[in-house]
Amino acid sequence: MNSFCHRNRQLADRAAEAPKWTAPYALNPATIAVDSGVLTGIVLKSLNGGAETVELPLTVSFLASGVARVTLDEKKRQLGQIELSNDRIRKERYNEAEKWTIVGGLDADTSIDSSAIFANDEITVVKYGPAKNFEAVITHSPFSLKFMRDGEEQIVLNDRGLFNMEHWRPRDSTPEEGVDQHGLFDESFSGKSDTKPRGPESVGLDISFIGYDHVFGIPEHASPLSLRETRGGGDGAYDEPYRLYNLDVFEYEFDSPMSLYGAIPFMQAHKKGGDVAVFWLNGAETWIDVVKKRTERTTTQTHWFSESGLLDVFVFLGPTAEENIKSYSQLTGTTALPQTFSIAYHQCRWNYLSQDDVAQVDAKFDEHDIPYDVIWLDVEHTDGKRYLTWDEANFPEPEKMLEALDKKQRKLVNIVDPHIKKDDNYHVYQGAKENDVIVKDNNGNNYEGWCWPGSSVWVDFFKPKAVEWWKSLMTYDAYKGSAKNLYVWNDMNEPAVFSGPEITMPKDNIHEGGWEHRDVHNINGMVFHNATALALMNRDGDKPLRPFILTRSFFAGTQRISASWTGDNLGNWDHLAVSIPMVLSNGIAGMTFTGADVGGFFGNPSPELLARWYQVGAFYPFFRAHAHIDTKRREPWLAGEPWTGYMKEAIRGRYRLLPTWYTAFRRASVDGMPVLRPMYLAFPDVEEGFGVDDQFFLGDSGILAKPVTKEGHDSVSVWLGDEQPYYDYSNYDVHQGKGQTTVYAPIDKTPMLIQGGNIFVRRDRPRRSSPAMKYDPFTLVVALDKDGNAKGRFYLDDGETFDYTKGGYIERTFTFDGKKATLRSDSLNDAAPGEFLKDMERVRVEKVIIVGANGQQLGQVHSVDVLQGGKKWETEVEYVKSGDGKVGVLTVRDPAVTITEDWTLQLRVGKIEL
Ligand code: NBV
Repeated sequence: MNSFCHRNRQLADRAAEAPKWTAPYALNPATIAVDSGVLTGIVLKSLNGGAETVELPLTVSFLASGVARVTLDEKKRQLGQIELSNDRIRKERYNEAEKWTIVGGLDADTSIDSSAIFANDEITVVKYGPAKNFEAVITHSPFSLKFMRDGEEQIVLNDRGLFNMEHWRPRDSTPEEGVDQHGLFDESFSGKSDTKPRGPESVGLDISFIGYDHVFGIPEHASPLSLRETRGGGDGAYDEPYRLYNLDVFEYEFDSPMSLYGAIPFMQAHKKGGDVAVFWLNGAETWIDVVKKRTERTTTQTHWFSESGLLDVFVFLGPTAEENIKSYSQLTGTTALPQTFSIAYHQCRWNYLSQDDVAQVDAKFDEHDIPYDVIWLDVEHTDGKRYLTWDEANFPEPEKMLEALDKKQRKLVNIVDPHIKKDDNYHVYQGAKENDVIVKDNNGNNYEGWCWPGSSVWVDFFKPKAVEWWKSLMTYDAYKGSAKNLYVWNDMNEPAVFSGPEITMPKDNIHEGGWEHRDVHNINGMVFHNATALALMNRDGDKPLRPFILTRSFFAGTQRISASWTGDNLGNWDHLAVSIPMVLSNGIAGMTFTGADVGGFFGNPSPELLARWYQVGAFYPFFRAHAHIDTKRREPWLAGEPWTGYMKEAIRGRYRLLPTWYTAFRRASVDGMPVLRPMYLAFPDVEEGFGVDDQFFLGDSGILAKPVTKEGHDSVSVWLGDEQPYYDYSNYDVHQGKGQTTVYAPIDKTPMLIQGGNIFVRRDRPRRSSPAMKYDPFTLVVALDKDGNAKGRFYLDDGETFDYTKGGYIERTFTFDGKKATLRSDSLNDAAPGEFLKDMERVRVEKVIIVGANGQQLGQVHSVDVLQGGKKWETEVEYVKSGDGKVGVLTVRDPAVTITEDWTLQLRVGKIEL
């Protein structure tokens, strides 16, 4: 733990131990002003018992969305005589995190006027929010901020008085009382020194969630979804705070608050009856302590501290988690709608060794009738780890390889790492030097470190010029052997530097604008993959396809640009299990397009583990098998039967459900709702579900999955959050009643239930890749609720271009009305039918499966009237029972309705004349 972390934790100890603790910060009431939805003022930090003060400008912006944003900066000041030498005048605190992260939602609520404000000497109160039921209560001295909803306290900032803005001071200043002086001005980490030219500048704050027992978010950690306590406290509490500092961690632990590759400082608090959230916008190393105070209601007390930067906190008062996620997405952006191929199955390994190897693997998939869309090439495909080149001995004709893949409508993804081999004959290194876009060391020279290719440099993608240059490197001309079906994988972008402290870049390295690496560390990976995305778009001129990039490092906002994965996991059962909460946690923090390496990166999984991993992987939003170079080959056919069959079935199951996955991604791209939904989102008022993180719903489809993650198990206990019937996905057996239910899950089966009340869409014909399914007919599964009704949504577009932004898409609701015995399909898209719709006119619904067709009404359907486009025709039905004999399953065969038009199916029941 480094020194700023110690100091902030020590402060917390001192405050807790003091008989009466008063934080030395006060808002000067005379400075408070409110204008157009923004409150400003000056908070004074008093030093040495008030002998000296530091001015901290405060803004509280009340945004039109109902979010409040609190920022505190530090005013520039000089000490002693005006000696304008560098160490006598305070530098700016890093203030550009917003520039890289926030893309909207910042409009202030200008309707806030004097009638919304109450103030006296002690407090200032502002009423705000879309329904004006939120209040911010600012206590002037000591400074604190309380946020209320409907008159009830929700979130308190500086509740425990741990607010700490380490003000600028020269090296020779009088030490602050009680503050450990170690590491203030320099520090070393495993023998690597950090010069800290700006001295201490951390920012810390305690944030209490009043009455909230569960907090979620702040990925990436290999730990449960509901965050654990980190200081003493209950069972399983961690000793250290959750850390956010993007790192290349070797063989990470599966139950730990340690840092991993990505960082999203967004935390949600949930309780029955309401949700709140905070977003701590800071790109520096950040730690978060979590403590739960249990009196008659639990309050979760958190303590956040970052090494540098502004205090910049967004406060969300819901009232629902959905609203908080939506507001967060307005600020940081939603998931980019992916190309369809990228949500299909990816085959990766470090490494496919040659283009013959690629051709053979590709052929094997076809031989075994296993669908796949993308094959990946890791670092060995390059000429000596010089990215954007090829190892000519093993990949002599990359164009031909890409062409062969394209014939089968498949893609290739190549790795492009950020370390650039220091080699004067390497065009990328030459360009980086000539354009002067290399990250500098603390002396202003090009920083050099050690990585895969040996001595390397790193491009400073915070420089606009670097991005322009990067774009020029990926045109089809410049990137020899590349083609339209080639996409990019950005690995090692934390950045990983083998010779650096904690295997990353020294914190005193210098980036664009003179900012230190410490200020931007967690944002660094994002600016790299952002440049790659722009480069991929650029290569197709004014007709770009949606870019696909996989990034290992991420920050708030990455979702707008890239998919990510959970890095170098281990091929064991624990890592399989923890991958589920990890993916859920990423998802609720905006980063929903994620997955873990199927099979585990390190080690050789048993056939059983591998088969189960495919079943879990088929539920990762990003579904890719990958393995370390030292592992045995493990492509699905190598295990042999019966194992190959299990893996094949898992992959095929994913392909069948691609329309439903795509619909879920569409929603994520519109309002940020994660593709996989944990139970607290699905059943916000059912307390037993809040800590459940090993099962999830797939979007709004009603499909509830709880894959097996334990060796030798052939059943799972699934938790049901309501009284609806839940139908087994494979044989429609019914489970009903809140609480646990046992679902039988032999090795060939993924436990999946369909919640009554939902309709989802499948494509049931096995094909070799997702584009080959483009004109395949659809199957609708209609799972009736206890009242005999169901509804669903469906979204489809061309799956690759941006035409959907101009109305080129199909979006429909399906509604089954039990009383009327009708199923309707209604369009939600008013745009004039364009090319895409014309292209899809021939695509029909080939089957409607109505599950739960029981009783007098639906148990006696003998035929169906179909109404579409003013015409009417009749079609046949087939009626069977579920495996347990309790559920009627009615299949409407080939109703011959299209996917592009509105239609109604009228079930003809018994003798009723319709
Ligand atoms: O490029 C090699 C690997 C890659 O396969 C893996 O997925 C990354 O997470 N990469 C890390 C470099 C180092 C691995 C020890």
